[in-house]
Amino acid sequence: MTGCRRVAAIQDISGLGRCSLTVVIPVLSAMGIQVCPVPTAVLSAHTGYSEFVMRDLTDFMKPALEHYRRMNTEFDCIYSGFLASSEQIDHCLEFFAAYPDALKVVDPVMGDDGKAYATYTDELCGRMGELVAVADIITPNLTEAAILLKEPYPIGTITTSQAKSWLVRLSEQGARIVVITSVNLADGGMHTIGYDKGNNSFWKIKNDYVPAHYSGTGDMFTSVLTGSVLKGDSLPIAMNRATAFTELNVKTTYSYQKHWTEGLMLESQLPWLTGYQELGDYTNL
Ligand code: PXL
Repeated sequence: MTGCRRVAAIQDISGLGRCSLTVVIPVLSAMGIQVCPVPTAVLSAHTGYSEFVMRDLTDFMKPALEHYRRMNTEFDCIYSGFLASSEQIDHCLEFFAAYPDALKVVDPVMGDDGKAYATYTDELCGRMGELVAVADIITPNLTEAAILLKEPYPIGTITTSQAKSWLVRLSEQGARIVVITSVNLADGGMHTIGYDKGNNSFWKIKNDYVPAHYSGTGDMFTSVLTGSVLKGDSLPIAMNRATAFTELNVKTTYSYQKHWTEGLMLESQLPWLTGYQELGDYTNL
C-alpha cells in the first residue's frame, strides 16, 4: 500500500521557464498525489530560450528503474513527457513494461503551433509512436496529433467529424483515452476534445481564447488530467478540471503580461487544486 497514489514522472527539470517537472511536481502534489521524479535531463532553461546549458541524464534512467525493481517499489502511474533522445524512449518503454498494472500516461511532447520543438528530430518524432502504442492515455496538442497521424497541421478550423475521426485514428494507435488540446472547431471556438474507446464516448470542453501562449501549458494540462483520473474522476470531469485550471493560469499570467518563456504563474493558483470544484462544463462532441 502506498497510502496515497504514486506517480513516476519521466521528464526533464529546467531551471528557468516553468515546464515539465517544475510543473508536474507542484500540480500533482497539490492534488494529494506523490511524484517520484525520474529526471531525464537537467537544463538551465527550457529549449525555448535562445541559450541554455543541458546535462543529459539518459544513463540514469535504467539504473533508477533497476533500483525501483529491486526495492519492489509500486507505482500507480508512469507518466512520460518531454524526451531528449531516442534512447530515452527505449528506457521509457522499459518503465512501462516493468509496471504493466500502472496507468500509462504519455504526453507526446513534440511541438506546438504547427512546428516541432528545436530538439525533436524526425527520428525522435517517429519513435514517439512506440510510446503512444503502449499508453492508456495520450494528450497530444493539435500539432502533435498531426505529427502522430502524419497529417498536415490544420490551418484554421476543423469540423466535428474531422475531430472525431482524428480521435478515433489516434486511439487505434493504442491508447484507450485520447485527449487533444488547442482544437479550433468550425462550430465555434477553441476546445479540448476527448475520446474514450472503452465506452465509445466523445467529449468537448470550450476554452476562452487568450491571445498568448506559455511554455509548460501542456505539462500543466496533462498533470491535472492525470491527477484527476487517478482520483477516480470520469474523463469529461478530468478534462474539465484540467482545462479550468490551465485556463485560470493562462489568464493570470496574461494579466501580468509575462514573456511566454517564463511559463505559467502557477504558484499562487495551486490552492484551486486542493479545493472541491463543481464541474459541469463538458458536452458531447
Ligand atoms: O513543455 C515542454 C518542454 C519540456 N521540457 C523542455 C522543453 C519543453 C518545450 O520546449 O524545452 C526542456
